[in-house]
Amino acid sequence: MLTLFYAPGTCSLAAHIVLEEIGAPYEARRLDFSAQQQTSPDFLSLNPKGRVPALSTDRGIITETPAILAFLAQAFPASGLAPLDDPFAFARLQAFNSYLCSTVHVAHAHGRRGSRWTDDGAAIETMKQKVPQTMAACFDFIETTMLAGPWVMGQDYTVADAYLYTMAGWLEADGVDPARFPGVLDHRTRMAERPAVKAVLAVLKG
Ligand SMILES: N[C@@H](CCC(=O)N[C@@H](CS)C(=O)NCC(=O)O)C(=O)O
Repeated sequence: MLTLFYAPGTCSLAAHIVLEEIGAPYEARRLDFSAQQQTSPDFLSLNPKGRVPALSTDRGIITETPAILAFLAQAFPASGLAPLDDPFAFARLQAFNSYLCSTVHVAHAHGRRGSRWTDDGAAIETMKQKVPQTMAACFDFIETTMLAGPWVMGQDYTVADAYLYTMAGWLEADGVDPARFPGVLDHRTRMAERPAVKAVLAVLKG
């Protein structure tokens, strides 16, 4: 049995959507960030990073969104959520997911979690002010260079689509008008129509 530890409004949405797309049984356990449950002793004993997503499997915990997404695609090959028999295409998929994880997510985090990088209040404020510019630059790159269309990898829907949808959902709050990126906006609209996405959003609202 798989258990996903998640919190609303976070990057755990990507893994949550993929679990729903796969259709295998899983449990979703919500953490309340306003109560700092991610740093509770109970959760830290499972995931010492104190972050979501964390996926509990019968062999132990997996963290880091690209690793979780690759694991799910490989553990459930019949779902067809990654080009598993094509090393080059799989590497391209991993490159996209790594870009979201190590560049886009980090740009976003500078607006909310500046204290990870500095204790200087003025520097934290400066980092916040930079977020609309850095997030727009990232999405400009995705729009013009990485998003093949209609899905991230082209004709085939993959785990990368759930991840892009998650990060594209942060644009407005990060001070970026998504209308600047018609391909990303169209992707977001088509993702929102998928039954798996609707099902997860209903759980998050509840
Ligand atoms: N690189 C990790 C990032 C995980 C991460 O930073 N998650 C955030 C939510 S988007 C979190 O749990 N933050 C809690 C905290 O900073 O206390 C991944 O891609 O899974």
